[in-house]
Amino acid sequence: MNKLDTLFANLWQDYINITPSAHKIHDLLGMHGEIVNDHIALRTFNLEKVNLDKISAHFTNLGYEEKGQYTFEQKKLRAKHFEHPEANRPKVFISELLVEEFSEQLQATVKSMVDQIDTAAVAAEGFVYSGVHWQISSEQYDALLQESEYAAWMAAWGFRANHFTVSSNHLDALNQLVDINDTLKNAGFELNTSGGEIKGGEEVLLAQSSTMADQVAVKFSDIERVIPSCFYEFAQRYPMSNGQLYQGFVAASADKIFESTNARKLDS
Ligand code: OOG
Ligand code: NI
Repeated sequence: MNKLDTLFANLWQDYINITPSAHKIHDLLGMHGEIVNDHIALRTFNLEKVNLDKISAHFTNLGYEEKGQYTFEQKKLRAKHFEHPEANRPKVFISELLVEEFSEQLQATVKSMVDQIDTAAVAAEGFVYSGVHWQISSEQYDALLQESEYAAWMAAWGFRANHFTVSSNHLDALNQLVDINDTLKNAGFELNTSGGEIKGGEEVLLAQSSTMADQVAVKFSDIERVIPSCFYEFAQRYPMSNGQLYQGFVAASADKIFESTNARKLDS
């Protein structure tokens, strides 16, 4: 395997370890055609040591190129997406939390987490699926959750792919997003309904849906608790006027996809 194949194999293995539903869905949809990943996504903080550029370097070093930029004012995030010149390489969507726009308390918690990372680790191979590098209590997690679901998710899960995305365009027998959604719902999987089951559509050249994140036990410094881990996404791309499939993202849809790792409104 070349370096990129190895990197994505490791990201996938880490992801399915904490996202058992993704493994099941991969097998289920795999019966309808070849599973090609449209993209993966990673999260980070905009603090110098681990900012978006530090994460993206792991991909640009292997040939990825920066393509699009996105801002999420309400969630206080910025993001970029990267593409590889080779066909069928997954795109990479990386976002960073604008830490300075939050309370002193959140800033202090995040800074103390990032301070615990060994500086040399950030550029080392495997950092992008290395998880957490810090101790955090369940109380700190709850305090972060009050201000930012994203900050709390990062505190609990750290550096890793928070989702993989199946390209519906490559699933011969199931190439319409609505049919994928029906297949998943019939099999008992819960979809993210924020902004509707399907976000976007042909008018923005990209339709997206996703599961709600799995619920997985995490050991905080004080107690163990079951919280949302990662989710699976499904994307259908439409051709532009030149006949090529649109390759970008849609900020209004992405804003809702982020919420796939939110706590459920009702306990189930
Ligand atoms: C990224 C959410 C955005 C998309 O495809 O629009 C996204 C995240 O949850 O970290 O993946
Ligand atoms: Ni996505």
